[in-house]
Amino acid sequence: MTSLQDHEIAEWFAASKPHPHENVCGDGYLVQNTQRGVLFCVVDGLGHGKEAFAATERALHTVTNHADDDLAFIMESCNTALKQTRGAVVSLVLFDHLQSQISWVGVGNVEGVLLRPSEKREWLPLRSGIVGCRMPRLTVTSLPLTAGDLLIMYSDGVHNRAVENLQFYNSAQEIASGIMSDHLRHTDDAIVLVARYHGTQLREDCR
Ligand SMILES: [Mn+2]
Repeated sequence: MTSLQDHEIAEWFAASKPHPHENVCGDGYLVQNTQRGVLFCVVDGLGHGKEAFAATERALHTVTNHADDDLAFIMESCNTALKQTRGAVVSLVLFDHLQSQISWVGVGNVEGVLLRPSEKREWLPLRSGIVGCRMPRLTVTSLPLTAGDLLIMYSDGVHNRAVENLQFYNSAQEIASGIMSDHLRHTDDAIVLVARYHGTQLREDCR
C-alpha cells in the first residue's frame, strides 16, 4: 500500500507491507490536516494478521476523531478505545505550523527521527508500553521545526539502519520507496512514513 500527498505545509509519502504470510497489514498510518498543522500517526498492532489489523484500525479511527486534541489526550483516547483489542504501539507527530515546532509522543517502538539539513538528528523519545493495556505516563516533547526538516517514522518491520546514508534531498516518495525495497526485515508487518516540512506557506491574507 502506498500513498502520496502534497500539502502546502508538508510533502509526505507512506508505504506498508504485510508479514510475508498474511493478507492484511497490522501496521497502519494516518496523515491529517488539523487546525495547528499536519498530524502524522503510525500504528503497529501487536503481532500480525487480522487481530493486529483490527487494533490498528481502531487506533486510527480514534486518532481521526481526536485529531485537533492535545497529543497526550489523543494517545489516552486510543488506550481507552483499544482495551478490547490485543493492543498496539503508537507514535504521534504534529508539524505545528502555528508555532513552527514539531511535537511528538510515542508509546512502544514505532520509531521517529527528525533529520535536519545540518545533518543533526533528533529521535522521538519513546516510552515503553502497549496502548490498550499498559500505558506509561505520557510526556509530549516539542522542538523547533524549520523548512527542509525531514521526518521518518517506521515500525519494527524496518531495520534501524534504514535511516543511515539516505539521500536527504530526495523526495519523500523516493526515500520511503528506497527504505521499503532495501531495509525490510521480512519477519513482520512493515511501514514507513516520510514527511518533509515546507513551512514557507504564504498566509491567505498576504497574497
Ligand atoms: Mn511489528
